[in-house]
Amino acid sequence: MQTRILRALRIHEGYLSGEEISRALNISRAAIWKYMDHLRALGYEIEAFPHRGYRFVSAPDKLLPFEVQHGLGTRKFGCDVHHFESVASTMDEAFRLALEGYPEGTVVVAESQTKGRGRMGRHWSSPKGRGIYFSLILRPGIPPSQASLLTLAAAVALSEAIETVVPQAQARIKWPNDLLVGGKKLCGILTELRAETDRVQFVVVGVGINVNNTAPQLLPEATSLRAETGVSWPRLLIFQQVLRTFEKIYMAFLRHGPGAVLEGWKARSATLGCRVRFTERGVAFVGVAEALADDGGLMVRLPDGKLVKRVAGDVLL
Ligand code: BT5
Repeated sequence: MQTRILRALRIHEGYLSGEEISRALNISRAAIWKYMDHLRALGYEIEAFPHRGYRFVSAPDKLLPFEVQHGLGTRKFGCDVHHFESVASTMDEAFRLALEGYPEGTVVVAESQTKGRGRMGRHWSSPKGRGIYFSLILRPGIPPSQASLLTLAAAVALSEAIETVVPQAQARIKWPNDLLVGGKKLCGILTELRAETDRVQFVVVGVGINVNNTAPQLLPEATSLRAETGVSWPRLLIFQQVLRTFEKIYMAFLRHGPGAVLEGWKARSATLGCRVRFTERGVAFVGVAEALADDGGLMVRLPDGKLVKRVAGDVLL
């Protein structure tokens, strides 16, 4: 009902009387009052003027479900949006919803996280209202061996979406899951899944994007869109564009295979052709990142001419 009231207010220019709302939505004037109070508590500015009614003034700078879905235009991604002011990690919430059977495209988004996480138990800094922190449920029905391609697909989508909204920010992908601008980390992607032996039951893709973080709110190795461009950016538009672009790339991946994801990744890579360093079972290696394998692994040429495949973990550029 709240969503319907909001929609009515937004499409109506000027004042909308309580009586009109009451008639159109078949609710009492007292109920309208309650909903208006609740919307104001969420941060919406709604003017009330005696004998004239209500007027929509502004929405809060929050990734609220109604705002995210308004004009989104996707088929599945964002079909259901669960919003938290603060949560330990959107990954845990999304995982719980996925286990409960929530459909593909369900999104959990938070204004801040108290235990935002990266891979291998690392921390993801998630200051309130500055970044975009979300987890998306996917049910791709692919074998577990292909799941890492979804991380690459997400990276391509993020890079493309950010470039659409903020053309000055040319985000390049560092294998496997970092988006860098000017060598500093702008976004991170975390993919967790539940699978049977031959088939993925569901995948949760978690994304953190630094949008309006100021320098003191950033780790030394990190950057934000604001730090790069000197101005603030609307998180909502970026989030919507990420959902749209990711859905397009994901659907193409399911229909036609990973070709476009791999090509998109290569075109936006910050890793291919670079000298990389990594450790495996305690031994350090240095080599040149030569190619991306069809399963998303990184092919590294070692100084002795041997070509090795890195399938998980990190590389240092
Ligand atoms: C990642 O891990 O880059 C995946 C990050 C995924 C975060 C999202 S936010 C929504 C969802 N909910 C969660 O709880 N997580 C996901 P990894 O490659 O392991 O990188 C982690 C490292 O990045 C840390 O050890 C820091 O060095 C660095 N880091 C932490 N916070 C950062 C930030 N806000 N910006 C840039 N770098 C950061």
